[in-house]
Amino acid sequence: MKAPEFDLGVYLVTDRACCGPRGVEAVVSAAIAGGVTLVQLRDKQADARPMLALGRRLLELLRPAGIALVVNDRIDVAQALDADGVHIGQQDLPYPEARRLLGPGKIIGVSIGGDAEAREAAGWDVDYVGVGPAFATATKADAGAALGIGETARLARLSGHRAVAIGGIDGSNAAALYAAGLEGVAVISAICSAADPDAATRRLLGLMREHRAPIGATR
Ligand code: 3NM
Repeated sequence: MKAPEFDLGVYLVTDRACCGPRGVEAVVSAAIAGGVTLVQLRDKQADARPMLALGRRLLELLRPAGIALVVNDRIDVAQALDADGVHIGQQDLPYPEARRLLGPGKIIGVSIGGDAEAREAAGWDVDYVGVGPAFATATKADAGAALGIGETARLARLSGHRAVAIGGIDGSNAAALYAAGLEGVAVISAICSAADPDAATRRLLGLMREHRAPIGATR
């Protein structure tokens, strides 16, 4: 069984704090209306039970829209939800173990931030890599120094995989990443903290349509 099809184009990573009192579901609903292409449920603080409950509510929104949901780090929660896949960082379970647990039918994305991680990912049949931080970000305290556009694109190519950039991305800098060959941009604050998450998503989608190269053209 192959992993489900997905588009990294406008990739929303959820964050409860950034979404504020309106809640994660309201932001995801607005992002769906705006054309979001992929959603990651990410909550480093949540216990399994509330994360599972939120994941179920997000799947109710995303499944009818045909948009995949991946879960950050928590393979157990992804399995309990029968989500479409997981995104794993460098401190989470290594890719081979994640694949063994999830099987071939799920999406697995891996974070990379340097040459060694890109080369390691190149040896794995991951479904995509997340490269970051592309720009300075206040959302992830330990994100490290900004890579910049050229370095982000180079690491993406080095991995040999489909790639999404993450970190400090919004409507002001996304076009350059698409133009540099990234398939997508992953954002937290640009959508979760936006006064109008629907419009913020729509703006990124417009930039994607204008600036993205055909998928695979630059790999
Ligand atoms: N991972 P914002 S940067 C979750 O570099 C995450 O791997 C990063 O938030 C990485 O879009 C980041 O608000 C935070 O900058 C992204």
